[in-house]
Amino acid sequence: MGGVMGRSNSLRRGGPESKLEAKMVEAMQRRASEGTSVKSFNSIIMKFPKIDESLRKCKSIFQQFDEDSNGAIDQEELRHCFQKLEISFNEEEICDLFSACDIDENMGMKFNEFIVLLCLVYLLKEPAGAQANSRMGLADIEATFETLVDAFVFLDKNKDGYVSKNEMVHAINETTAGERSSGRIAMRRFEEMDWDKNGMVTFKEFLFAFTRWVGIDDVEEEDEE
Ligand SMILES: [Ca+2]
Ligand SMILES: [Ca+2]
Ligand SMILES: [Ca+2]
Repeated sequence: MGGVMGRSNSLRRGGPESKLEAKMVEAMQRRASEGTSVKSFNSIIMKFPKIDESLRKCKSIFQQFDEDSNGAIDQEELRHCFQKLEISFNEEEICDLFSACDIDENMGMKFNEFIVLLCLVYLLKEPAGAQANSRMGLADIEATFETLVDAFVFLDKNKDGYVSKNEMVHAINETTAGERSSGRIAMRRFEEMDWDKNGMVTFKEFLFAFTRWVGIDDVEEEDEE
């Protein structure tokens, strides 16, 4: 565990990464104003198996867009993917998203990177209209993305678009009051998420941590059932 963590230190402050981050924070704050249906940290944990199952189903979407089947979606394939899903991001936005999610910097989206990318798209994309219940035409996975956004909104108590260490401790302690170990668990969970160790977890960091917790970051070798 932890193999990929150190590499995010290469984040460029003030570069495209932080521009995208600003957009994510803004979108998250907008979403947070609608509230969250999550009542406790445990209820998030309880949803792990269902989220896991749903994200794994995403594998066929990934394979569909990995046109040359080399196990990664490159920028050209991603453009095709966005066209197909009618995601109208401009070239700069696509590049920013791509480099933000290409955490192993091999110029391709592996499965877990692709899932994080899609979830960020989900967050950034305004609903097409009140009547539209799907933003990307992927109703099943979008429900899961909504669950993840909802979980983040729950953790982000002060609604600034970041989860701080205190917020993480608070979220875990309010469900498992009195257990001394829960504080330590909260710390460990937090440190797993906070790659660049700046005391704040972005939604992107949260998502990557999530793909590790449910084990889809090492899904490559696995045979489909
Ligand atoms: Ca490919
Ligand atoms: Ca990559
Ligand atoms: Ca916060």
